[in-house]
Amino acid sequence: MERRIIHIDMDAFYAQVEQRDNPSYRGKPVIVGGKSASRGVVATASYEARKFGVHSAMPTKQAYKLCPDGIYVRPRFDQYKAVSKQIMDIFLSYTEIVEPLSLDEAYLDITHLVSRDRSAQSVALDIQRDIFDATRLTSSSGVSYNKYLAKIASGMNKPAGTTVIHYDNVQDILFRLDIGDFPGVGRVTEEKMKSLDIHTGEDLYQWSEAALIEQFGKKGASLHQKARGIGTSELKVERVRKSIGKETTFNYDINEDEEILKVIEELCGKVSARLELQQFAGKVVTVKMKTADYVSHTRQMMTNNPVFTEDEIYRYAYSLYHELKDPDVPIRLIGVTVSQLSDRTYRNLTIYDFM
Ligand code: TTP
Repeated sequence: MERRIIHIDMDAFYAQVEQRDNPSYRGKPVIVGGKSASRGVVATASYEARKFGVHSAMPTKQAYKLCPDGIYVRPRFDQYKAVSKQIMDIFLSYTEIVEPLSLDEAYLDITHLVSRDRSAQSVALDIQRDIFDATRLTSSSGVSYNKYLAKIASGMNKPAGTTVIHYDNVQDILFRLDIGDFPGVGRVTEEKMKSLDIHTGEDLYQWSEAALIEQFGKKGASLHQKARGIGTSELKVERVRKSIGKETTFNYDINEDEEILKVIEELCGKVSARLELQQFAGKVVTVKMKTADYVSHTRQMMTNNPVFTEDEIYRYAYSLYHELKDPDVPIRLIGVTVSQLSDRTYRNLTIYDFM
C-alpha cells in the first residue's frame, strides 16, 4: 500500500517563540542570533525581518546593515526545547513512526490513519491545530507519498500552510523547483549542477541515469529518481544518537595534505551544523581514513571540554589527521565523527554575548 508521509516544520521557529513570549515583538522584524567571540550569525529571522533580506546563517553584522531597526535577541534554547518536546509528544500521539530532523521538524508516517473518511491532509491539519492549541505557534505541513516530496511540500506554503503533492501535480512541481531546493542537494552539489547548466528540476529530468552517475557517483541514481518523484527511503525512527559523523569518499586517491585538510574542514563544518541543530556537544573526536587499498584506520582523542564549533572540532581533527596519515600512502576516504554526546544548552548560554 502506498505510504502517506507528513513533514511538519514550525514557521520561523526561534523567532516565533520570541514573538509569542514578548507581545511587543509581534508584527516586527525579530532576528534571533548569537554573537560568539569569533563570529555572530543569524539563527533565524521573523517573516517581517526576511522582507529586509535577513536570513539564517547570515553574519549578524550584515543583518544589522539590512535591518537596523530590527529587534535583535539571543536564542533561548531551553524555551525552544520545551516547545520541541510538546510538538514531538503531539506527533507521537498520532503515530509511532516519527523521524525528528531537528528541534522543530519531523517526518511522520500516517499511512494507517488514512481512510475513505479521513484524508492525509486532514490528519496534517489536525496535527497543526493540536500544535497551535498547545503552543500558540504556527507550523506548516507537507503531505505526500514519500519523505522528500513531503519535505518539499511543507516549504511551499509557509507560514501556516499545508500542501499536498500527489501524482497529478508532482511532475509539474518538480520541474519548476530550483535545483538547490531538492532535499539532498547541498551547496557543493548545487554549484556543480549549475556549472552543468542544471538549474531546475526540469533540467535535471533531461539527464540520463548513466550521465548523472558519471558526474555525481552513487548519488546520481538517487537524483535521477528524485527528478521523477520516486523515493522509497524509510523513516528513521531510532533517534538515540550516540555520535554524529560525516565522511567523504574521493573519486580518486589523494595524497595532498592541503587538499585533504580542506575536505576535513568541510566535514567538521557539517558535523558542527548537525550538533548545532540538535544542541549537542561531544567529548570525543574521531578521524577515520581509508587508504587506497580500502584498509580503514581510525584514531580518536578525548577533548578537554565538549566540542561543537567547526573550529574546535577541526583543531582535534587536524592533529589526529597528522598522527594517522602516512605521507607516502594516498587515501580514498576521510571521515570525522564527534561522539560521547551531551546536551549543551547551558554551555551555550554562556558563550553567546548580548548583541
Ligand atoms: P528551519 O526550520 O530551517 O527554519 P525556520 O523555522 O527558522 O524558518 P522556516 O519557516 O523558513 O522553516 O530552522 C529551525 C530553527 O533552527 C530556526 O528557527 C533556528 C535554527 N537554525 C539555526 O540556528 N541556524 C541555521 O542556520 C538554521 C537554518 C536554523
